[in-house]
Amino acid sequence: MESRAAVDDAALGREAWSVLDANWTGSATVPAPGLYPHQWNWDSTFVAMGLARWDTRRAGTELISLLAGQWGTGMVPHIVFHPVHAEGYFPGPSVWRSQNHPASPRAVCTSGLTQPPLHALALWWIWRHAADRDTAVALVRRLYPMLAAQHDYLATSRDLGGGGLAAIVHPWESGMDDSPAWDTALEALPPVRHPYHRREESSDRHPDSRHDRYMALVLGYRDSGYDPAYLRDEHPFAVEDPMFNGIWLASCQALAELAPVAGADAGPYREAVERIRAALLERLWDDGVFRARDLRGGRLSPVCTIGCFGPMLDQGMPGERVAELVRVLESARFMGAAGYPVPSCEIRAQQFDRSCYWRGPSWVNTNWLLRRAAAAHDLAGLVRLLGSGTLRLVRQAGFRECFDPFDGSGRGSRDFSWSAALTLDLLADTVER
Ligand code: 2M8
Repeated sequence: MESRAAVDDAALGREAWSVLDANWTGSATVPAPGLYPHQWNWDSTFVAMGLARWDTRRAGTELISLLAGQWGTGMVPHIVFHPVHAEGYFPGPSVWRSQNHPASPRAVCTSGLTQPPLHALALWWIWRHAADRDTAVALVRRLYPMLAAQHDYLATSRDLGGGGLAAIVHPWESGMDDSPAWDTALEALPPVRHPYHRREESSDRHPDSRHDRYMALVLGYRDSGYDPAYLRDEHPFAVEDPMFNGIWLASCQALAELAPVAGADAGPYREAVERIRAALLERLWDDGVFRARDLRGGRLSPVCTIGCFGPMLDQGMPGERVAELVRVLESARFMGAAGYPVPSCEIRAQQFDRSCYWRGPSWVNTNWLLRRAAAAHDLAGLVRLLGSGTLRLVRQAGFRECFDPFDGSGRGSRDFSWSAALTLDLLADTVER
């Protein structure tokens, strides 16, 4: 195991800033040098939240540059491509062909999929923590209409199950790409072989057979002209993910709270919160956790993953449900048997793999979301455990993409932006820039 002498808070903070400065393009932060040379949606949003207590303007710029990629439909794409490295990541702009779609932005090329709608929560987080109040208020007024359009898009074009939840139409939209939560839905797709070459990647990532299915889903949607009717009636992958919807709900809560600042009506977002909560409980709750619903196969995922806890982000989730979730989270299925928080898949599952990308390793971003959820329910002990465990990981192994949940060793890319930015948030009470 690669480890290093544990660094103190001040040194850790300096290292985090130097990663973020190195990954800064002038208007956005790329996830990591090399493998990810573009602006990714939820990566940028986590960076904005990590910067919120430190640099209001830069946190705002991160969101503004991401939303420059928003489509006229309201969809916020999962990648905004940096022109200099256009084909430096596969699939690049020549595969997505966003510019052929009349609703795509003219100034930048983007992907045609989205990622979890964390943006309103991030805007609220910036507004709540900003030292620079004027900049924060101006940011809320500027971004609010764009986020309202994003939320309309989810409610109208993504309620593919008709039950009030938003469906993801590709594992990449969850951000938890290789999670076992999508295994049965993916396995039901016809086998395909694509003539595309992937870049050489580490063995921690998915096998080619899985990537072929990912590409088949991309090409089918693209060739429909990114048509919402195709998604509704024909697209073979549609899943209601509890993490995506838990985040959506928390962002609706944020839009309701920010409405007076933006001069908007909070009513529709308050109603959306109630609607999404009721749908989560009715459609995804099963055997003590929330589970992903495969709309095409008509079943809930048998595997319990980190995504199962997403609805804990809802401040209004009934207390007995929260207590059941915390019981599972703290048990030997997750935190109880791991040395470090929080494995991305339950340890006892056959699909658990401590080294494979989203199938076992711990991630700083999901730890941070669960810590936020624990704080929303006044679970002070859990907040402390998640915060200190996450800091232990980055102190020992650096700002890696993810970590082995048993020995804490780093995996995937180095100098990973969200690991650095969210560390800054965790350190905000103890260090100065
Ligand atoms: C990973 O996803 C991309 C595809 O979007 C990939 O596998 O190439 C995921 O970890 C995702 O959550 C993340 O946003 C992205 C960039 O860090 O990498």
